[in-house]
Amino acid sequence: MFKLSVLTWAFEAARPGFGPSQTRGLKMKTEDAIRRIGEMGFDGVELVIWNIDDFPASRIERIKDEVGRFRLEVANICCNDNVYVWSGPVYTNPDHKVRDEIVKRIEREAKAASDLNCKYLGVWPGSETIPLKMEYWKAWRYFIDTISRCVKVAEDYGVKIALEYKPENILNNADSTLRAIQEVNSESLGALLDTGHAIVAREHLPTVTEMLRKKLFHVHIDDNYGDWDRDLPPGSVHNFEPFIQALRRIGYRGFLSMDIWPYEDAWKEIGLGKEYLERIIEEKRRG
Ligand SMILES: [Mn+2]
Repeated sequence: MFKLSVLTWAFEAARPGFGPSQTRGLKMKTEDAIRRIGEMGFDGVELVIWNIDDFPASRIERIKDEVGRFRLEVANICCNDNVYVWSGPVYTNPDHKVRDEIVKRIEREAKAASDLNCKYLGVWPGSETIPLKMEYWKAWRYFIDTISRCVKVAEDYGVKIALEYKPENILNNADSTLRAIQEVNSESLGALLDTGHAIVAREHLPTVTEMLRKKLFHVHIDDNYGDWDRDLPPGSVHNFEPFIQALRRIGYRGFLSMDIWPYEDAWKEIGLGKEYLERIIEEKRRG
């Protein structure tokens, strides 16, 4: 019923500074991360795009071959170039050229998704950090306007957008995310629930699952101690069984995509998360 996937950055380990991952050679290319994830027997892979300029059509073709070789689905494309290409607000930037540019980038990412038979683009407004650079409602109007345009360009490729919230951003919880979804009012816009973000926001996972209901397009599953978004394998701290039951109640059929960031041994941490999830969803995985 639930499909399991992992974000490619679990292997790419691109966050510098912490732990020995850099020296142990765990930093790897997206294509290699996909191969590892395939070898571990997942149903899908979530492709992280730090910068769409690094993913020309020829590379997307190669990724498609790699994904096909392991019979993986591309669960979602995590569009992070709004955070890493710019150094400030993007969706709410008062300069329309910046807002136009992100819409163009989302369009290219939607094309990549469509080429990879992937239904969703995950958008985390990680560059729209609180305190915002302008009065809240002004920023909110810009945000709704830019996201509406992103939804339209993605729709042309048959791709839907899933908004991911996090306490320090303009979308800081399930409520503000639902408010954005209602204002844009499109079948092609929904939510991406990252369990780690919800835990840090002091939310109750089964309740936010019920709140989002049919608007829950995609799930990032990861754990922490409630103080910050440590991206630990699920089950490291909390019991996720009530969350799984809530997903069943709302009829969620999508992926549980592990958004984890191993500091040491990627294989071990991804393996621990996979084992835990398989146990609590009580299903035989494909061999
Ligand atoms: Mn996430």
